[in-house]
Amino acid sequence: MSISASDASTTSSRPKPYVFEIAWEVANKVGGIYTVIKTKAAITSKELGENFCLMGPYNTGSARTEVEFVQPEAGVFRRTLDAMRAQGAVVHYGRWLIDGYPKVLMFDIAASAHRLAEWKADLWETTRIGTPADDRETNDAVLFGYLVSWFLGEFRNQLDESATVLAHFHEWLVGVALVLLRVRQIRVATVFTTHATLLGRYLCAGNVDFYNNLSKFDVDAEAGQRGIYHRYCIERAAAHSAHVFTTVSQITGDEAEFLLKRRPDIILPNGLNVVKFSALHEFQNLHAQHKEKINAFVRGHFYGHYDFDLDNTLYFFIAGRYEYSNKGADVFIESLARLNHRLKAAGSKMTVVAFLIMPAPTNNFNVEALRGQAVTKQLSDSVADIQKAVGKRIFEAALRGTMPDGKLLLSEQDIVQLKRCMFALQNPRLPPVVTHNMVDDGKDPILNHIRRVRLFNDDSDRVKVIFHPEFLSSTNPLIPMDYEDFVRGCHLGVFPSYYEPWGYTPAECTVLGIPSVTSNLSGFGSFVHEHVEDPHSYGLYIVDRRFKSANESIDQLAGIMFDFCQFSRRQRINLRNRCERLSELLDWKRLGLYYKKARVLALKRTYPEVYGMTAHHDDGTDEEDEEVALFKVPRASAPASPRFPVLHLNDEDEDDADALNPEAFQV
Ligand code: U2F
Ligand code: UDP
Ligand code: G6P
Repeated sequence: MSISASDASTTSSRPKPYVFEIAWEVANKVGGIYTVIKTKAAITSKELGENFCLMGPYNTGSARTEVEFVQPEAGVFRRTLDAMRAQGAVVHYGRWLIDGYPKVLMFDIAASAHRLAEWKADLWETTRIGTPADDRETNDAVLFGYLVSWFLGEFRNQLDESATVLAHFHEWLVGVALVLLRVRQIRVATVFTTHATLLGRYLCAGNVDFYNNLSKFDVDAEAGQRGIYHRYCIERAAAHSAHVFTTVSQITGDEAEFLLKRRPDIILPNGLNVVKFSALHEFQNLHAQHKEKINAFVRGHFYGHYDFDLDNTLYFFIAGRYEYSNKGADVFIESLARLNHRLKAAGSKMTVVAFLIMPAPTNNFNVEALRGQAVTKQLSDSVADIQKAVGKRIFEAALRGTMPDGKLLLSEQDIVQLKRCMFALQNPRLPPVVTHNMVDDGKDPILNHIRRVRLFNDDSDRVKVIFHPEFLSSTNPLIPMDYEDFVRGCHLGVFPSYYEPWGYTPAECTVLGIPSVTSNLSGFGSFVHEHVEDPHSYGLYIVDRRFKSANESIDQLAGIMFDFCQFSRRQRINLRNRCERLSELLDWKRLGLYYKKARVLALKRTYPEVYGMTAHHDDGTDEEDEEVALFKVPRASAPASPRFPVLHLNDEDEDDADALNPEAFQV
């Protein structure tokens, strides 16, 4: 599609809109929305320049390290802030220290807490949304909403009539401002994106047959029974008030249609900021380097039971917020038990170490886990000392022209030291399945499930499990690695979610060139299914949790993992190469165009006098009808061939003849 010359001039004569993007997770990491905002900032800043600004609540902890606070230069931002500050509002302005270096406004909620009662009363008067006294999160949402709508109203007033302003809101927590803008008839174009619906999340976590009953839920009653009616009202009001309503995936779009009673105008799939290495083998080297760090941890953790070969060991993992059934931790553990059985029955030489990384309340690391690392370190230090002493002896002997006597190389003292270390390495207890002291050990769903299937890290088990109930960081004394490095060092990410509007974790694996499992109930899984022919050939496995029983899904996952264990190292390397090739599909450079489309539609609906004259294309369609050029990626079964001209995902194809055998990859 091309824009005709005359219309193109219409487009360029339009003023560039001021665009605000508002989310609770701006410079404040909670979950996946932070990833959306942070990774997208670079392309949006590039597109909108100084007219783009992010807004979030002022959170002293993270803001201090992530944001560079400054005073705005003279102009509309300065005038607006001066007007608000004169009336007591505390708003910080600065630049978020991330790619794109975007402007940020951070609203201090606590500083306006004295106005809570007044604003809650006003919200009731103007919208009939009542909010209870004791819901802290909702109170914060109200304070933030009034501050943001105050800012946007003032900002609009400071501009002349011809200027256009758009505000893009993410999630119900920032929805109050959107509703207020419409109630007060402030001329700001609005977009609302839900990344999950409140009711969907609650219903799924409660073991409801969600997808088969979507159309049947009595939404008000369900929200009321769960004590979230007021939150639900804010979410629903924001969805209906927005000029353009969007969700992150088709599956959440269907959910929104039934639970929020509005069909999204556009779907905005989540992307990533893809950093390409100039040489393909670079990310493979990183895998080997980071795997070595995981190896070091595993040697310590399994001390006294370290009877497996790390060259024949695979690292699988699940990670994310601790939503036991929504994130599919239940299905993962059950499948691991079946995998353990199958590997044993097949007499496999492979060992699988499965990590579960989901934060839960703990009283720090447990002694047993720390002890393993300590005694292994002691051995490694002693060996280093002995190595040095032996080297010195060899050197001395050689200098005198004699061959060193093999028997005398290890002194008696060395032998004693070595034996002491080896005795300390004896461990009559099995390696711990959890690295921390859990606050609620007896009731913890993951631990109880591990107990039920008896995956206790026995020597005979081919599948070992390690539950690490804390997110990873390089300052961690057990696994001193950032999450991204940990992912690189693993072999397979397993995310068989039941409720997952998008699911960044498998997408991140893909971009890092690590194969992963997702489900057809996750937004990402459905996206891949739609855009990639035979995702399995790229190391992206999709478990069917939509049309199969739980038992069948578990079997399918166990099968995928079992087949993965049959791959040779060469095949795994090849699979990682293929996987990494898909990253282009997930790049914001491509997916950011959907955001642009949503903005154009909202601007057109708000400012028809400016955007009504939308540049139209030769075929008569409008700008927002422009399709994002997404192609269907053919199956990875052959080297780039003229049959698949669209396969220019990568300019080099490193598949080797052996690993190209399609049969080798059939799972
Ligand atoms: C989605 O993940 P999120 O990072 O948005 O998930 P959260 O921020 O943890 O929760 C979403 C909202 O649901 C509320 C919570 C948030 O406002 O207050 N909530 C709740 O009220 N009670 C609960 O028990 C749990 C949550 C999504 F899930 C991912 O699939 C996407 O990848 C991500 C990015 O689009 O958005
Ligand atoms: N994550 C992390 N540290 C960890 C495990 C996960 O930072 O130890 C991040 C991960 O990179 C991802 C986010 O947590 O960006 C989880 O996002 P996802 O979309 O999978 O789930 P959500 O939390 O949004 O439901
Ligand atoms: C990368 C490295 C190789 C290494 C391999 C291990 O590809 O470049 O040198 O042998 O990783 O792969 P594996 O799947 O066995 O961890």
